[in-house]
Amino acid sequence: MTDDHRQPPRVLSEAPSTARRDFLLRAGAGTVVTAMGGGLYFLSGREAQAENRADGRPRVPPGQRVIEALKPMGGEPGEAAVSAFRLKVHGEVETPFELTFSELVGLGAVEQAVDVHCVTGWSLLGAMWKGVRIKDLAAKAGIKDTARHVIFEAAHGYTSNVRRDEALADDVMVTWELDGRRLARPHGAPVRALVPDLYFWKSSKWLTGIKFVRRDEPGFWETRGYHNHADPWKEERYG
Ligand SMILES: Nc1nc2c(c(=O)[nH]1)N[C@H]1C(S)=C(S)[C@@H](COP(=O)(O)O)O[C@H]1N2
Ligand SMILES: [Mo]
Repeated sequence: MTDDHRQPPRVLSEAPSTARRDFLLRAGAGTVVTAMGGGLYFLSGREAQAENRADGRPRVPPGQRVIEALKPMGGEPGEAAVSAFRLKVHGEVETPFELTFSELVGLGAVEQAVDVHCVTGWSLLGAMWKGVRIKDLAAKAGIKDTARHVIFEAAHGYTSNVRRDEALADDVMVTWELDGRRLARPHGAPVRALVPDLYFWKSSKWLTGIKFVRRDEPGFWETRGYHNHADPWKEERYG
């Protein structure tokens, strides 16, 4: 597998999270900082490999290696101005609505440590992500029983599709903050989706809409040879 699965490769520069980097410098090379249960502790990549999650699955899915900072994986950025940002929540709901950035932030943000897994083979463990849960947005809109899938709509027509039950999990959110800092633009600012338990391409950057649908709508990568479901523990990489 190539390091970057997009065609053609586009690598944007990254604004590093200094908070995270400082921790890592203190922790030393080959270690991962993870925040769980309110505490910060250090874990070597090998310890992370051996650790199991609460659901019994290994912390690091098969074929993945642990990295220490989020890598910018490219894509076509959306509108940068926060003032122009709107998030549309629509589709199979009783009351569709649109939010400005401050309205979104005002809805009741949660901050949680989650792991993310990129299909190119890296995993980032235990970063702190702040945002609003999809399940809270779904409840506010009055999600209908007929909604079976969620489409994360992004700038320039990028989409990803996630099953309803998986999109409404507690750790699935729209997020604007990583390790205490606003998301950098290459990582999807102002706002991106975050679907930790599926390969990271499901986490649409430069998010513009959340659409609830009856029938599945395979998205950008799902229609380009990647797996429709994308479970890292089943290595659902290719379709
Ligand atoms: N809008 C949009 N979102 C996107 C992509 C994209 O090209 N456009 N790429 C996806 C892929 S393939 C990955 S691996 C992750 C990468 O996120 P990162 O650049 O923050 O690491 O974003 C996903 N979200
Ligand atoms: Mo990716």
